[in-house]
Amino acid sequence: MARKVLSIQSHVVHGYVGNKAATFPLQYRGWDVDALNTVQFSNHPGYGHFKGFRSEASDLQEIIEKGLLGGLEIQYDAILTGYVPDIEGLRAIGKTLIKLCEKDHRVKWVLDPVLGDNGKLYVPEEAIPAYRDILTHGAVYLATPNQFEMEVLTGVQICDLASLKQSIQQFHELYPRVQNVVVTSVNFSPVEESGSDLICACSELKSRRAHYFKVAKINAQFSGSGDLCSALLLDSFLTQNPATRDLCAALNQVLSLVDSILLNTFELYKASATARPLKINDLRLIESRELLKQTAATKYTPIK
Ligand code: PXL
Repeated sequence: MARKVLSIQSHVVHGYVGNKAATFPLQYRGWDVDALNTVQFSNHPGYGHFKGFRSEASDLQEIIEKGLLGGLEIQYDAILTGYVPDIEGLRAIGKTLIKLCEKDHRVKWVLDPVLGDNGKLYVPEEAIPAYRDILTHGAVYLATPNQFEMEVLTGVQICDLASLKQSIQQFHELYPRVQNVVVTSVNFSPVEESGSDLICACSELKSRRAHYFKVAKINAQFSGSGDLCSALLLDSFLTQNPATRDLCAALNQVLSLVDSILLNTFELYKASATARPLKINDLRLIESRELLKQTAATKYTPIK
């Protein structure tokens, strides 16, 4: 039987963010994906214009509690949550999933606290206390904040390896119910600066030992790369043998695979666009399916 995941994120009719960035890769890697859409937009708002609507908090809650869990009694192996711009919806989903994880310790919750990026919020400010509350009370198995989200959630400004380490320690202090954390895409230099590296980090609550990877930055801005990353982390981490689960190895695999998908997307875009850095609204996931199918060879060595 295929592993089952409930993925609660956005739906875009055109393009690949949210559930559209998570579903195909997870299915392709053998997961049975139940996709619950927090919004239905024509496209990613990064285009500058879009149409669509948000799901109602009460509908989201009913679908999960009364439809999927209560009515169908589906036993999920994992829950993946991402972009929920409606605060009431976020609180409702939080409450429901906190209860679920309390009742059923088998289900693993991977939570991407989608707040914003590069110093800018793209959800209302009330999402910050809502996520702090969820991370305080929820038995989250893996949280995947980016640099900005980590700064907001811990109150520690990240500007070098020492402050990144401090933010991870603070994260464990503040949220001791969260088992694992991965900090995706940390920039020590200004975002606009090309040619420098990104740092990605991971840490397990039980060892409180952080590991860091240096990844070459591609001179482009990608929408949906964070959503792809959290989905692939769920796959890499949760399909390992539970007795010997190794977050650092899972992160290495995911960074290697995501890097090859972003490079493939970049190559396919390069010829058709002139502006630099390239603003890439849609990951080329379908054209990257052969990459998705493989178990990626790991490219990176943790830095000391
Ligand atoms: O990548 C997070 C995300 C997902 N889905 C939609 C978004 C965003 C971030 O802005 O707008 C629709």
